[in-house]
Amino acid sequence: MANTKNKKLQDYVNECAALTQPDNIVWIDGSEKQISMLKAMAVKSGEIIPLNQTKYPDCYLHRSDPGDVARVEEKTFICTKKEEDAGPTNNWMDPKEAYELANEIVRGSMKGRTMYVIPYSMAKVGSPFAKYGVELTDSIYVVLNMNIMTRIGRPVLDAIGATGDFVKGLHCKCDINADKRYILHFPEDNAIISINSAYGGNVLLGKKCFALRIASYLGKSEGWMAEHMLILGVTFPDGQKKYIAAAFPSACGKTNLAMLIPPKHYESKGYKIECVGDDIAWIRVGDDGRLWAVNPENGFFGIAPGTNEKSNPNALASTTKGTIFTNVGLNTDDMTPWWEGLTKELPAHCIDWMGRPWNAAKFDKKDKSTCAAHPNSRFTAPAKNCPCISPAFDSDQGVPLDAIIFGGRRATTTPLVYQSRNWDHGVFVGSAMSSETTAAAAGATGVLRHDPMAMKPFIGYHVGDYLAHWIDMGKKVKNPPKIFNVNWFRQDDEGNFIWPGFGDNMRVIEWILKRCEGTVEAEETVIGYVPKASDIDLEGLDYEISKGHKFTEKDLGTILEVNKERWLGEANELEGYYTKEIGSRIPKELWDCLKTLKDGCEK
Ligand code: OXD
Ligand code: MN
Repeated sequence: MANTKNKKLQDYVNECAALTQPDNIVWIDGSEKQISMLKAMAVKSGEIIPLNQTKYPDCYLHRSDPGDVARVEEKTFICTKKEEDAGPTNNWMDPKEAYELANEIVRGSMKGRTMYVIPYSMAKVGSPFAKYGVELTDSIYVVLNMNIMTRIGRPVLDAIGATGDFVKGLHCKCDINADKRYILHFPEDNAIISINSAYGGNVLLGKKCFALRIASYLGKSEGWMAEHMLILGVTFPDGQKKYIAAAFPSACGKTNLAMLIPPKHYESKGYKIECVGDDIAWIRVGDDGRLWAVNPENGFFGIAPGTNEKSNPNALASTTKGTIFTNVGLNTDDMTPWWEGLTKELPAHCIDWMGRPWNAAKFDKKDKSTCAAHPNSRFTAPAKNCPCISPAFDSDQGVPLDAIIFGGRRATTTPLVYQSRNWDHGVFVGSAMSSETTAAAAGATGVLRHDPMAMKPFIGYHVGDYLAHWIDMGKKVKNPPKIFNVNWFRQDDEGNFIWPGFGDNMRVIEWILKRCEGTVEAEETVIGYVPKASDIDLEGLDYEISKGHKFTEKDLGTILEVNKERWLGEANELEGYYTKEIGSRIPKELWDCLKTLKDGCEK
């Protein structure tokens, strides 16, 4: 393929090839012919296994190395000249040292392999939001996934042209040695190096590495924002549309909320939810003084376990063609993917995510080691497959935001929903987010950790400067979205979830949008505005919290309660986090909000 006239790109490919010494270099043009050929090669080598092509046309299963199944935050580095610019939430490495270390590990590592050159675009090629990248990789699996998750190939090369800029990305599988695994970001050089992993979040460089870490740094200097947010559209019975962006930590239900199916009586009134994005939002100030958001991705890299016909039929439908499954179980009776929660009946003949025969009789829900699918097993599905994909998904300008929602996984304290008093207070609410850890990252799960704006693992610079950037953005928008916080995960004393979640979250979304329009009242509390229980529509809600205990308005009262004593504890803990962990770069506006909260709780 005639590749590029872009000298910088030619030099980059030549330099990396001289270092890693591949046998061949293949430029990805993104044509169907080329992609089909690569799939055939990957099937032949066993890298992907074809699934039942009648039930799952063009779908494949991939099994990763069992020690390489999640993002590795402790091996992820921001390499800025000054250590303080990476800030306290990031691991830092001196760029010179990082390049030397990486070069040492990857030298000659592509011998006997092919280097694929993937030109890719985050956001629609040629649109005002679009930013381009080039990922060099020795993994066909990466090429096939990038082909789903981003826009790739010839149109991107054309858009980069002879002189355009791009984010450099080098991915070398090496020998998947966890001790030498590094995910290195060089925001000052627009560059990424990922070594010794083949797991999605570490190696699909357009996603977390570029669209969040590098892009958040670019956004800070160029006056826009890159956020870990889903984007959804709500159509009202009168045809009016409103858009919401929502930030939740990994594995807290972003994909489910983005594709929500409203309860029956909302549907019959004519309410509809459309999905614009499920993981990342790039947000800019529009000419109308509002915030406009796009989803820079082109597919979903969703968590499989728990996805089923009831919890998220739209996600499930998205995975029935052109999808790559990673680390799920394989039902060998009909060569279909299977994971915990997909069906009530367990498959009689199944191979687990490590390729071993799976024994359904030994399956114990509470013991992850008995699962057929890894808890962080994934599907990579084209966005266009989604039955509720928004017509605005592919728009150049994106969608105008009416509301921003923050949320975490909190068993106690945080009510179902509350509204911040204004933009700055909303930024405070986002800065105070904490959530229990999940299987999306390596390490212990269920541990409460601070996760400002769900961006802790993804801010490409100092967290204090990031929060200041949020405050500054508020000054640039004449009509800012209203900011809310939700918590779907409140538990009773026995550990049962009190709120049904999933489609019933529409009841909360409706309250949020009414607040944006100013058509519903709220109670003012120390943390912000909380709904009156009677203002959340419970019609048709039929949910059993525990055996014999059906959800009632009284339970709603419980999860809307604001307990000042608990919030004082929360505020004191947050003060410790601000002081000891973030430090002096916290904007004054947030200290003021913290003081107001403390004073309010002490009254
Ligand atoms: C993801 C994550 O894969 O947040 O989206 O880990
Ligand atoms: Mn994510």
